[in-house]
Amino acid sequence: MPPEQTLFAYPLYFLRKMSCSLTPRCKLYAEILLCSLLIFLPSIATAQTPVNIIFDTDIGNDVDDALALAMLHAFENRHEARLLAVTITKDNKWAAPYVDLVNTFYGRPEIPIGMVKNGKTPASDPLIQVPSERKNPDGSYVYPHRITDGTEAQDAVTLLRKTLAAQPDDSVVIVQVGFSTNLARLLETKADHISALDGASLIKKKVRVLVVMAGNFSTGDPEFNLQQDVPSAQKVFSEWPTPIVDSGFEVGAAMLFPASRIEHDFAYAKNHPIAEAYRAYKPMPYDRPAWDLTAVLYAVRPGNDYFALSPPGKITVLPGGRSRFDPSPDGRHRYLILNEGQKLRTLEAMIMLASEPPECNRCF
Ligand SMILES: [Ca+2]
Repeated sequence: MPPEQTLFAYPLYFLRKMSCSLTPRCKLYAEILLCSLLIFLPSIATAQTPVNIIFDTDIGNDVDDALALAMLHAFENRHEARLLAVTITKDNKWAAPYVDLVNTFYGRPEIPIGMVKNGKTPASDPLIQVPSERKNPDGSYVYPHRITDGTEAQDAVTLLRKTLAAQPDDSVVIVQVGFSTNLARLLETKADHISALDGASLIKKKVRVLVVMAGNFSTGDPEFNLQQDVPSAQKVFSEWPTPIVDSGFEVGAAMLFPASRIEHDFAYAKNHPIAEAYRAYKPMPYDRPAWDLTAVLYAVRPGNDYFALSPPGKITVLPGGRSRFDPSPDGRHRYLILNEGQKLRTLEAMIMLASEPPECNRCF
């Protein structure tokens, strides 16, 4: 039974019973109250149910992951999402400290962080290293964080299993904005002390949808996230047991995050870990495509007409990191389509969310 049905069952039953024994005028008022409940309570119930998100990221290869993580904190401020865990596919020591300091900046240092073992793209990048290392004259970190090296973080696949096992069935949305290393390994896991289910069965039971930023559905050209770990991407797209919605390269490439908004909209904090990462990634000013932000926006607000959807079908990952989509009525895969008329509103929503200040006054 849907939760709202349980929520309304008793008041509705009571009102119906009560209205039978009332005068006609009171009965009219009771019916009006009943109608109001039926109209308004479902929207209240929906608004109070945040989307359970696991964010799987290659943070440190490009700056859009950082902006996407900031968006998730804004969604959590608004009670639209709950960030259950962040798992990392970039095998570099600064990736986990940077996620930790961003979560701490937004007032949520407790969010668990999982790190890939023997993963891809080990090279460091100033976007994650500079904010992680920067200290005040007294030796304290400018951006406080507890994880100072990725090796201190727990194993990503174990964290994925623990997180899924603890959630209600069919309630989790995984957002994968890097490579498929962690999720392919999750698919391969066996039953263990965390869950009696193997990886595929656990995913099928807990994950409502996987939202991915990968591939190219405009040209089919090789795409970075697929290229880095082709076998894992092939495994995920061929074996994932629940629906996949994919934001291709062309969607984010059509919307550029303006450097001017980095300078202006994040100025509420003298030291801001997102703006600092953006400045450290490339010489300013530059406008970077909003790739990973699109996946987060769709994952939390799928029904807001920010994007259109392809027909159902099957996404196949080809050698070299190319991708192909074959429509089929019973397919579990779709990709996002951005219409010209949606661009301005969709980009503005992502900018506003990414730059939304932390909700607490203890954060900075
Ligand atoms: Ca990414």
